[in-house]
Parts: sequence; structure tokens; C-alpha cells
Amino acid sequence: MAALATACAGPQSALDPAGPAAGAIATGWWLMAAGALVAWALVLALAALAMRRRSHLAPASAGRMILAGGIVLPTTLLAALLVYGTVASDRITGARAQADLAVQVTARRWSWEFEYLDADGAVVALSIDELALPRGRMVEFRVDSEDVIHSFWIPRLGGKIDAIPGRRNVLRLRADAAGPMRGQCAEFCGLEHAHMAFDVAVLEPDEFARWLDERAVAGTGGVGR
Ligand SMILES: [Cu+2]
Repeated sequence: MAALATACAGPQSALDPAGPAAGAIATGWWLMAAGALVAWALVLALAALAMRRRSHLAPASAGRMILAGGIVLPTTLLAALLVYGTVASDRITGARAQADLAVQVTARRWSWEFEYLDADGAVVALSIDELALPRGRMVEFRVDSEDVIHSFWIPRLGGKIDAIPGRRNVLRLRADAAGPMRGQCAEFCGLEHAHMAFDVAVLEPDEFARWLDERAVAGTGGVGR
């Protein structure tokens, strides 16, 4: 069990959530894994039973089993999953969340550019292939691409969102726990795709303000104050 738990941890593990969106995704994953385990055990038990008891079932009871196992059971489980997914979708995309900070994300072969915006939408700081976030704050990522379709993904914080040329996709994520954390392009975009990754630093608000100051764009005073 300890080995299993260790295998779930890591800077790029969706099963080691560090925010509400990733938490909702991980819960969905565990629910599906548990459901699949129960269904698998049930099928094995029925197969074992069928091998032990050679006598055939009466047609009426075979019909009931098909109705229960083939229609009622999957319909109930899939409906429950659909309800969970629909209820959790707000938390996963942050659709109704109020953002404390906005970051413009530009993907290009093969790097990530992050521009930190102030309340008026002006760029105050810039970083490439490294992202910093203030802990406990909701951040709005405005994701775009300069060339081909990429996919912005920080597994410990939430789901993926495509970076599509000429289109801005929005995802809001919050980091409640400090690193180590890593993001990765999740859409094959060319030969260097696997190396299109970035480190994510989750900082306390004052540390974050200093971090931005060190990367301030000329003529601005930093967003963190
Ligand atoms: Cu890419």
C-alpha cells in the first residue's frame, strides 16, 4: 500500500492534487477505479461460479441477469458518473470563480511564455518555461498559441486546456499546496514536444511579488503589490 501511495506522488502526478480542480479530477479517477475494480471482481466471481456449476441457468433467470448486468448496472453507474462530472465541472474549469490574478499563456514550438497582467490587463512581468503562482489565489490563465495546437496542463493543479492559434481559451486554477510541480504540453506538437515542459513554483504572496519584480517588464512596477 505504501508503495502504491508513493507511486501516486510526484511533481507531475494527477493523483497528487494540490488544488480544487485537480482534487475533483482525482476523486473522479478514484471513483472510476473503484467502480472498475468492483465490476472486475463481480465478473470474476460469476465466471468462477459458472465454471463450478455446470448446470445451465433457466432462460428466465439468464434474461434477468442480462437485464440487471447489461442494462440496469451500466446505466446506473454511467448516470452517476455523468452527475458527478457535471457537478464537478465548475470546480474543474473554475468557470464561475473570481480570479485574483491573470496570466497570459502563449505556447509556441517549443516553449511556454507567461505574461503576468495587472488589474488593467497590462503586462507587468514575463517568464519563459517557468511559472510562479501565489499560494491560495485563483489565477486565470488565458491560453493561446503562436503556431500549432498545444495543450496547457499542470497535472497537480487541474485538467488540460488546448492552446489554439487565434483563439483564447480560459482556465482558472488555484494552488493550495507548495511545489514541487511541473507543467507539460499535452498535445503532440512536433519533435521537441516531450521537452515542452515548465516548472511551477507556488510562492507565498510577498515572495511572489519579489519574484515578479525580478522579472518585471520595463516601465512597470510589478503586479504583486
Ligand atoms: Cu506543444
